[in-house]
Amino acid sequence: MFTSFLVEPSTGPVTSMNDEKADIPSLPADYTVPRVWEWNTDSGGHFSNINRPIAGPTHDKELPVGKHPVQLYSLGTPNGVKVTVMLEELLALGHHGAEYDAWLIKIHEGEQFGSGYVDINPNSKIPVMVDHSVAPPQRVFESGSILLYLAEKFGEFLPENHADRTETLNWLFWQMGSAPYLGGGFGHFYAYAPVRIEYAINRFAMETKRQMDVLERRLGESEYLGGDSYTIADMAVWPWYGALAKGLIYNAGDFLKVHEYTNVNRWTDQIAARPAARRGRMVNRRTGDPASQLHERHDASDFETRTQDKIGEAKAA
Ligand SMILES: N[C@@H](CCC(=O)N[C@@H](CS)C(=O)NCC(=O)O)C(=O)O
Repeated sequence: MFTSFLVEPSTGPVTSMNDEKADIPSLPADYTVPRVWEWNTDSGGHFSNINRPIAGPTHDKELPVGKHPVQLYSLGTPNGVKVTVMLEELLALGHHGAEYDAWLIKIHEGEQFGSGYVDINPNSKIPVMVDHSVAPPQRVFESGSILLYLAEKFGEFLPENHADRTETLNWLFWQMGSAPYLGGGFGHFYAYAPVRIEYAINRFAMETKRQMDVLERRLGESEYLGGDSYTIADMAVWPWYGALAKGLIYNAGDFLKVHEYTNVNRWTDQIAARPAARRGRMVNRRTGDPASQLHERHDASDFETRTQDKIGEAKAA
């Protein structure tokens, strides 16, 4: 029996957290935990217009399909960048089967809840990919699953040797489990929450620094996360923790003293110097220098001709 992990079923009337923790202060001070949670659409916060307690589509909308074998529907956030870096790395190695159309999904406008999107990703998050080179076309959602799919399909960036492959997958899955504490925990409460909660910020700052130290120690003993070679584990971790190491996300560089993680910084710079990583960061990007933003990518030449600065110049002429 595993009941020690569970709350014992109550035999008396159903109680709320308030009854058991009456001596703990609330924030706001007059808040009491109701017996049953109800969805309050006015609860505020940075993502309040898209967050819902239910899954499924909100509207009918088919997705566009371009000419390439791989159709990617994404946005240039760290989770999206993992995949565009991988596709650019595969193309750089000459894998024409990795040619892709990258369509922009505006998550703040709820495009991830269109019916066509939900058909290929029931979790309504970016990124999602469809491989049209197989019949029937294969949907792939969850960025870790997409990286693994592409690595296996093209036989790249995942060592064949069982021990090295396992170590690579250790770090790939570490990323999938850890980044939600960085993004959904630290980033949310430090940068986005409508109220500053000392307890939440301290809790997730501590966890984020612990994770950075995990990487710091690993990258002190190994050039890349999986071992001697650059793999999908590095592609998964770099957009999150590399950006953090450079103070590029949540404006938290000084707060977390990220410059102290020298091995993480060394590895971050090493990956950033790769042309494919540089291109991958530009795809579906909607913030920063216009020259670094390629809202949609449908051809390799788009990096030269379709960035926001070029589009702006063409409009002005
Ligand atoms: N575990 C997922 C996480 C994806 C994810 O959280 N994507 C965010 C953007 S970085 C998203 O689509 N958010 C939209 C929403 O929450 O509605 C993955 O790695 O693919």
